[in-house]
Amino acid sequence: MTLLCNMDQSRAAAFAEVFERALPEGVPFSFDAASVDPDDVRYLLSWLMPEDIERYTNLEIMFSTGAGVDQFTSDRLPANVKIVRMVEDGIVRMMQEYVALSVLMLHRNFIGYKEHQNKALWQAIDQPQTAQRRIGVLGLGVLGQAVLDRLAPFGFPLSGWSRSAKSIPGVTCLSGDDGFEQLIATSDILICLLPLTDETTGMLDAPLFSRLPKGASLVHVGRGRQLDHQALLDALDQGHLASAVLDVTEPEPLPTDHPFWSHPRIMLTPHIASVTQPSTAAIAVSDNIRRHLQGEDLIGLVDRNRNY
Ligand code: NDP
Ligand code: OXD
Repeated sequence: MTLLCNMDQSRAAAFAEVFERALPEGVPFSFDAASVDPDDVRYLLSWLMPEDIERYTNLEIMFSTGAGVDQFTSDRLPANVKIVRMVEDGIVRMMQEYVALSVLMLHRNFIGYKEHQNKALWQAIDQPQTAQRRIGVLGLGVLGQAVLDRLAPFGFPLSGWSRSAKSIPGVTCLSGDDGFEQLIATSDILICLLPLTDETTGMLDAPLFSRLPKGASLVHVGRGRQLDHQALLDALDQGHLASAVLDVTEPEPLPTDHPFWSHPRIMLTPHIASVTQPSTAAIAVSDNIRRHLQGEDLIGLVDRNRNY
């Protein structure tokens, strides 16, 4: 019963140090696929699905090193194999920082002031109070809820949208098609924290942008394939949207001649909003293996019909 880990050597040491003391007794781990008997591999930890996944005939759980699982081609896994995404404090904390920073930067017009600075223009921009700046979050999962929690003390009106109905104190929780329309129509800053699935692919498109309030901004930290690049450029250039903070694009990296790089109203980062932290991620995997051995529910279990 082995946990096989597929990752860079640079990260392996930090994971190994925690696995030594946190994995349940009797569960060895290895970072070297060549040195383990494939029949012994019950747990696999990887960002991508290994090319030779079929050789692990006794695999029970495929763990993702990231929060997303869209990079797995799950149709190559037998139906009995569980897929588990990464739910760990490091990812959560970093996403809270990134989104709070982006929202405050947009709220306080830092993108506009950067344009002023480039023109040596010493001039104030009208500043609404937080109570007048409505925040909408697409996705009320682990990360959507965590960023709303971090934003709450600032006093922005907060809304969120998810597939299933939810109740979160201090947040207008919306679901379904009507809820989606309401969220879009009332988001001065829209944050995308949806997983990439067939349903969310291409969702940030021209019709959506046209229904956002004039002057709204976007913070996109979901997945690149959810965003129609040309639609965003058009909405910015027509002045309907004010600005965008983008952490994810399709493709990644973005080609050097892509218009996003030089757009004055786009802030671009290279998919770093959140990075899995080995010290906490190895604890999360160890805890899930213990849960599995004891027949308890797994944290971050993916619904293989929904793909998230
Ligand atoms: P969760 O699975 O916990 O939450 C997903 C949320 O999206 C749920 O609230 C779910 O609704 C909702 N949702 C999914 N599909 C739909 C749909 N079709 N309609 C309405 N709501 C939907 O995921 P996390 O919060 O952990 O992560 C979200 C995503 O963030 C990841 O999948 C990944 O793509 C991205 N990410 C990006 C990172 C970065 O560095 N840029 C880092 C980490 C993650 P319900 O609750 O009803 O199921
Ligand atoms: C993740 C990511 O899914 O880094 O964890 O995007």
